[in-house]
Amino acid sequence: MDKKLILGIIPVILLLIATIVMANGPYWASGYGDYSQGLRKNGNPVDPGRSDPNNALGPSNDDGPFFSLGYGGWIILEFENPVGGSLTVYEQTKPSGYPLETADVYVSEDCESWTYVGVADNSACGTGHPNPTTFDLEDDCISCVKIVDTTDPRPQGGTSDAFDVNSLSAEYECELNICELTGDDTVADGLVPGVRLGTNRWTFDGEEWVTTKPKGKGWDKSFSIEDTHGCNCEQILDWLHENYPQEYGEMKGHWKFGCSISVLEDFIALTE
Ligand SMILES: [Ca+2]
Ligand SMILES: [Ca+2]
Ligand SMILES: [Ca+2]
Repeated sequence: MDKKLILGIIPVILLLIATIVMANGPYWASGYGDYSQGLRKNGNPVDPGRSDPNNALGPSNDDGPFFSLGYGGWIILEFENPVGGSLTVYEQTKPSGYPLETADVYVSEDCESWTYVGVADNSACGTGHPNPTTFDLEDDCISCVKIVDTTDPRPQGGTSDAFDVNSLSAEYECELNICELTGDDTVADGLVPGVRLGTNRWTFDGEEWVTTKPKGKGWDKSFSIEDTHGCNCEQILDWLHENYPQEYGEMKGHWKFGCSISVLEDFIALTE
């Protein structure tokens, strides 16, 4: 069957879909971007011990250290990999009847365009020094968080330095899937492999990547659907042809006999 005809009758699915990967969290912010520290209420600089943005990185710690935003100050914190699920900002305030400290929280996938998710505050300060405020990221995966102080200075003392960032955590890391896996290659529609599964050729049977005649270097190979970002052989051939038409032409052999190891490894390398 001609490849063009085949392409005409299968729905080409080239969606970017963020899927949930439940790994052991929490994941802590591990870096910072731009920041601008404000001043104390009395106009003096914030204490140097509260002015190192590194204090906001890594796991939450009861006694600090922490980064004080200062009035109107802000900081951008970054995760090593995209994260999702819930996001928790830990503000540092002694567990006593301390006035309210607040900050607006924004999230971003690309660390450039921002989405407001809500207000973090120290209202949980009866529970301990780091006071958590948790946000639901819904289905989004984000890499950066911007925390902007909005503390009302009026009830605060003169030396106060507004919202104090102890740490920032997310529930899980995301893995970006390229395909929405719609099913297996072989059984349902018979398109890949169109003839038979060839030597050292691979196909996704709906549950796992399989090969029928491993030979030579093919023996010790194995692929998971996570490796191929949710894509089966058909979807990989479509993706390569669509995105790299010069390098990957009709690939008729792969449509007939299944995906070769080199096609799978090329795809995995190109999509890492
Ligand atoms: Ca505080
Ligand atoms: Ca403070
Ligand atoms: Ca800290």
